[in-house]
Amino acid sequence: MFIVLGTKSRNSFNISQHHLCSLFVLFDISHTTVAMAPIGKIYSYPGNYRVHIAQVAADLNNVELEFPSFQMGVTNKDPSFLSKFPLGKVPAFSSADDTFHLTEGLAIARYIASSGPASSQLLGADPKTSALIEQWALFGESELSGATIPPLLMVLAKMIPYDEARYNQCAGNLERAVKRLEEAVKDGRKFLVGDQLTLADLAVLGPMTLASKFLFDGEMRKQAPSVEGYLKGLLEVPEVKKHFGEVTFVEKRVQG
Ligand SMILES: N[C@@H](CCC(=O)N[C@@H](CS)C(=O)NCC(=O)O)C(=O)O
Repeated sequence: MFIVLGTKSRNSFNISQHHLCSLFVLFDISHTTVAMAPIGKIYSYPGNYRVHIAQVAADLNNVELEFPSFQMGVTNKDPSFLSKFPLGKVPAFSSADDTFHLTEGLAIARYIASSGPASSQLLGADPKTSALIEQWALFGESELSGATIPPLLMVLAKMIPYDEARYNQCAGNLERAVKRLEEAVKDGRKFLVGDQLTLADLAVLGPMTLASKFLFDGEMRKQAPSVEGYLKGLLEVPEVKKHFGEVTFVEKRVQG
């Protein structure tokens, strides 16, 4: 089956009526995945879970993202970067035409999730479903990332000095949040909201993949036996597996 798709521009197919001089492309869609023009660029270091969330949303929406070369501490300190992203933090998103700039991983993921046919799956098709998805997305950011990142900076990245009291407080907060998660998935639920993958699951999975490396240990998993299965189930979803890859679950937590 053949279809006239649009104009070919710089290795991607750009459906635009403005490139009158460009060649129309005869595209065989019977055995080819149609590549869309990139929606924009994400600046980040590799392995950033906030980026993986956006990448899964992009794949489900069949939108393409570009990843410019990025060097932490260099690219994000450059005046041209700071003029678009004044905080100098990543991930940072720039639209294909460079007129729209966005920071905060969840806002980027939400924008990409809303940019294609999987929008209502990922973000909810009615106000109550959307609100529940939002609840879990914020839970992922505040309760899970908030409890995981400070100890990670202490014991894995070694970017801040080890502070036992703060470490223990974060570990306690994570334990409490994991119990809440256990409550939600203990009947063997595969997804947090409805019966399909949503942004809620991705926003919870992201920080939990970090916690699993060093803090969400065997002891904590014993008290929340369904959570590990829930996370592993998400990691079997092809688009999730592609971007999050293999996740290790530590037996004994790493301390300073
Ligand atoms: N709230 C932001 C946090 C972003 C963030 O803290 N990024 C770190 C890397 S994980 C960063 O860019 N740090 C550079 C800096 O602080 O200069 C989000 O959710 O995207």
